[in-house]
Amino acid sequence: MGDKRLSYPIHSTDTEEKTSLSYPSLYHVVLLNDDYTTMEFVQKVIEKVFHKTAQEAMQIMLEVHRTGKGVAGTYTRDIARTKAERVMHLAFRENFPLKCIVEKI
Ligand code: TYC
Repeated sequence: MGDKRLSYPIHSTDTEEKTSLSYPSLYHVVLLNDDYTTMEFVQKVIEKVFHKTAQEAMQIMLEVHRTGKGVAGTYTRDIARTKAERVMHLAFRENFPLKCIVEKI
């Protein structure tokens, strides 16, 4: 991959400016393991919030269960934060302590 910073001139009537653009940074939404949230609930939440198939969601859930954490999806900052909030809101409603964090990559 080349330099992700793009630079190009913008022509206006009497001056020429340079504008620099970058792609937005990406963030992992990371699920954390706990001893109380059910596997079924975690799988369903991953399907619903991250648009994963049942099989993909099961793999992610099992990765979290075995290793303590796992990436459910990767997004720009605000989308990642919103999804993490949505996961924890759904869990809180069901009295599960499921936690989800956002990590810049
Ligand atoms: N460890 C939980 C159990 O055995 C299942 C679980 C998986 C919980 C993933 C949280 O993010 C999680 N019921």
